[in-house]
Amino acid sequence: MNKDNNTKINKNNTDNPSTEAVPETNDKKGRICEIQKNTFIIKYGAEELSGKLNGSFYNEDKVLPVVGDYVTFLYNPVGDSTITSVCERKSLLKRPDQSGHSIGFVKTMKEQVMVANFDYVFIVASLNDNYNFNRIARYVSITLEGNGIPVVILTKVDLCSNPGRYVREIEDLSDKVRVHTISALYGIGLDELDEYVEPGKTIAILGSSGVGKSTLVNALAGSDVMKTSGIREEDSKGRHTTTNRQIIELKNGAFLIDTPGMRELGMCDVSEGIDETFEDIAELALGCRFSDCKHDTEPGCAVKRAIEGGELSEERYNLYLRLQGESDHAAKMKRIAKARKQCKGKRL
Ligand SMILES: Nc1nc2c(ncn2[C@@H]2O[C@H](COP(=O)(O)OP(=O)(O)OP(=O)(O)O)[C@@H](O)[C@H]2O)c(=O)[nH]1
Ligand SMILES: [Mg+2]
Repeated sequence: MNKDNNTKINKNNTDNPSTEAVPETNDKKGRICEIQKNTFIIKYGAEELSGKLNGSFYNEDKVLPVVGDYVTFLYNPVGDSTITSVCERKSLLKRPDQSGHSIGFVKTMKEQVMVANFDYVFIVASLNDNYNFNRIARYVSITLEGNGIPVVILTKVDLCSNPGRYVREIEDLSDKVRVHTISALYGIGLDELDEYVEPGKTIAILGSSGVGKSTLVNALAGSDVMKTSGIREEDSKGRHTTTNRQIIELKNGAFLIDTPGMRELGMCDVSEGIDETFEDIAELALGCRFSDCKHDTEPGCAVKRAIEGGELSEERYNLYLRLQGESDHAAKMKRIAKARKQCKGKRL
């Protein structure tokens, strides 16, 4: 089976996929709302059906469905339905798949798609020890690369005396990012999210364990649809309560995708998303004398000039370089993986 999910998206496909024409077969069209081992839960109207992949997924190099995907399937009223294909994605979030190896032993890079077909990504961080600006910058770049709109949600504002400092820091990261401070526990700031939680819209919710993703889902749903549990007192870390990605449909017809807390967020090749996040640096680079300027010792470097003139902070530039470096490395590993696969195919 192809574990390397197709990570391409159709950036022009902004229509609501549920209104797309159904293929000219007897196949029906539904949406994957949860995956439990090899069973795919398909949302089909008001029903939730269990589905399995048909043989072609195992024999051919086909894209595997992830939560949020629209799929075609053969309906079985008495047992598992059969999934026949995955529809084109309008957005996706990807991360490196190390297939059980630790980073030092990874020789090639596979990409894993986490969720697909969302409009917004709520990047959730809590205003306690969990807050980490670099991590938020990564999430934003990955979201922009995947054709989503990043919205940073700073939770647990009830525990923070100076939220403004964090809000300003994120606002300065990129013009593409919106930021809100909330307390899902005490109902603070939730009405600011109404503009995203609209009928037909899908919101993927990401962040570390214990930041309050499921508590936010419950607050928006108006009932306890997701289990939550307290963080560890000694280090404020979460307990990995949510273990599966899952779509929750709200009464108004909006969809939330709750996800398990992530331990670390590795980078795939997301160079375009990084350039979108750090648009000012990408624009400055256009003014360099040499088009392949590395902003190092080259004469006529517009980026160096901006740093010297105080227009661009060295800290911001270093973060940009670090993320681009990781992305370049991932791209290289991906090329090696592809070349190896092609060689393998030829060895008969
Ligand atoms: N003080 C305060 N606590 C909150 C808030 N939101 C969530 N919590 C608490 O934080 C803890 C973790 O919340 P969860 O919603 O389970 O966190 P999660 O992000 O879903 O965690 P995982 O499922 O492990 O990824 C719970 O004890 C919540 O009650 C908030 O706004 N303020
Ligand atoms: Mg949770």
